Amino acid sequence: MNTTEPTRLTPKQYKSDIKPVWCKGCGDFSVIAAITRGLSQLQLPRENVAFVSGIGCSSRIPAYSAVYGFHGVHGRALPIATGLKLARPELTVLVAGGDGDGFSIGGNHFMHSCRRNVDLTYVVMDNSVYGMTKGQASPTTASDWTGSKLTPEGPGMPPFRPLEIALSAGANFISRATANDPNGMAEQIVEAIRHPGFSLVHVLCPCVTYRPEQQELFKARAHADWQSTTERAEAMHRLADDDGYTTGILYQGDRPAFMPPPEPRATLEQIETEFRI
Ligand SMILES: Cc1ncc(C[n+]2csc(CCOP(=O)(O)OP(=O)(O)O)c2C)c(N)n1
Ligand code: SF4
Repeated sequence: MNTTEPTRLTPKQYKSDIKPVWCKGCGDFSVIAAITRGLSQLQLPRENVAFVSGIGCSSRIPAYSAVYGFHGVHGRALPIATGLKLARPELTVLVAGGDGDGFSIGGNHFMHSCRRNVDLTYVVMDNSVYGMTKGQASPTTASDWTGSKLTPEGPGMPPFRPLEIALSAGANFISRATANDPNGMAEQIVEAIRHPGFSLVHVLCPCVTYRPEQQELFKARAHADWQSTTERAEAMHRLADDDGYTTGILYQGDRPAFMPPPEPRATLEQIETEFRI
């Protein structure tokens, strides 16, 4: 009788051999650590996981993991991931990117992904700046931040509040983590993957180069005060008082994930005939 236990995949085995090019101390290191820890906890076969991103420092993350990956166009990670999940529902599809990628150029896709509720886990590394393009203000930058020459008096408008938008638009799972707590983040990622439908994990993720003050700021201000609620009104109420630094799982809704019934697959010949003019 063979009594050998199947070998468990360690977090390291979900990492690729490519060395990250991120600046030393960037919060993105903590996110790849949390994601690989989460995947190891779930013991998902690597060939059944696909990781999709857009463009930005944070969007490099799929290259550093040892699952299937797609590095797409700036702001277009969510539609690519949506198409992939609908075509291959058996896959676990993760999506990653920054606040610029997800809430500015990709803002429309963000809103409608929450609304569609396809079963995706979206990890947003929010550093309130465009890191890759050298420090311009992003949608989540405070109105009085004067660190960019493009906005010397600050952006002058209130920052985008992604969790409120996600909840209003219909996201089924909403949480916030901080790069200072990779274990807490890994737990949220595990729950987000398990939860059916569109899940948002919002990460306070310092950009040590263009927002060096964030490292200490997040450490000092982040407080783990959210216990998950299934009541949408309660989640909305909490967000109205949110200081932007509260962490934990905020909301787990029960909307059924969107998945159209499988269509019989057309042959290439049929497709070509239909497209003929
Ligand atoms: C269509 C298009 N527009 C603009 C850019 C330039 N661009 C590359 S990354 C980026 C912003 C990245 O910021 P963010 O998503 O916050 O990620 P971070 O680098 O901070 O992780 C921009 C504007 C691009 N690559 N493609
Ligand atoms: S520029 Fe900022 S976001 Fe980009 S790798 Fe460096 S610290 Fe990270």
